[in-house]
Amino acid sequence: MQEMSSKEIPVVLTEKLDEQFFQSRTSKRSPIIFRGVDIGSCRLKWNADYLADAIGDHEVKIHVSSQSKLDFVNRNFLYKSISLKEYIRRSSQAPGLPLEEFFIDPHEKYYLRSLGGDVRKEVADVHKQYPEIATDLNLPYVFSADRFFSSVFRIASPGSQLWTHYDVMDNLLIQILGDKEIIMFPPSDLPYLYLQGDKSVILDPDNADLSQFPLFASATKYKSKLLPGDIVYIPALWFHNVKALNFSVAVNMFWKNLEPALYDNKDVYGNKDLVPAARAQQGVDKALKALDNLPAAYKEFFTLKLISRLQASLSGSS
Ligand SMILES: O=C(O)CCC(=O)C(=O)O
Repeated sequence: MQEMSSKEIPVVLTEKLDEQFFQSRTSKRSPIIFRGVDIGSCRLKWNADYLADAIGDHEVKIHVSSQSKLDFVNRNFLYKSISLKEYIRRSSQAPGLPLEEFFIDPHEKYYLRSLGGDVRKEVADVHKQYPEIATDLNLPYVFSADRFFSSVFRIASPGSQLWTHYDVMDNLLIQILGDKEIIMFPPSDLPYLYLQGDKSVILDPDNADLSQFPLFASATKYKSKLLPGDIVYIPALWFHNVKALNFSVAVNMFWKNLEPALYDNKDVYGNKDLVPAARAQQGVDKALKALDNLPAAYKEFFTLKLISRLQASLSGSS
């Protein structure tokens, strides 16, 4: 059987991460880990007790699952509202011990992705929403201020793993407390990842069932361990999957690396396809619907014709 190709994400040691340095290291738009950057006092201050005291009164909406691998496609989790104090208390508990208070299972897993004030209309912005701790964290602004999109808290219980997905904006993921495993795949691996929307149905990229997902063997996996203080650049369209190895606190920052008009202005997550791409998808849906009116053999023939048209456009020959 074909051995899957595996690489490490390159690490660059630097104390200062400004736009110029960032541009000099990312011209190929591939992932990179910046290690040693001065991200502020959060590196020393942030732990479960400090965060619970400082921002514990905020109410948050969390993912709760009896399984460690969260599955967005089959929804193996519930959304629950809880105070940050209680969330931090539960998710920072040592792994293996049953929780005294729980929603569904004494060994349930937790994942928080912070949201905007009005969750449907506003993007998450850590500095705005959590002013109590804003001065602890220096976000590395490696882009011009008008391109900033959002900054998002990611707080996870040990072992919880977030589905493989892509986003449409460039992203710096800043690991602040705890260790995390990150697996990434380049955009060109899209045909091997069995996508539904922006998410892969393969929940465990380390142990995928190749009899069910044979094309996955052709993917190239980039895998690394993030340590506290690490900042990983996740370029738009690069697939990523993360697993918290212990109680994990991170903040990530999205920005519009392309012309702002190309992004869907109703997108509050940074993951809706770009406006021209969404339009193209609608065109394909319409084309397929039109072919439904034909007898099966004709439908198949004209679908193949469409595929070869698309294939030719991909290889630049149309
Ligand atoms: O680190 C995490 O918890 C998730 C990161 C992620 O999915 C992102 O930054 O887009």
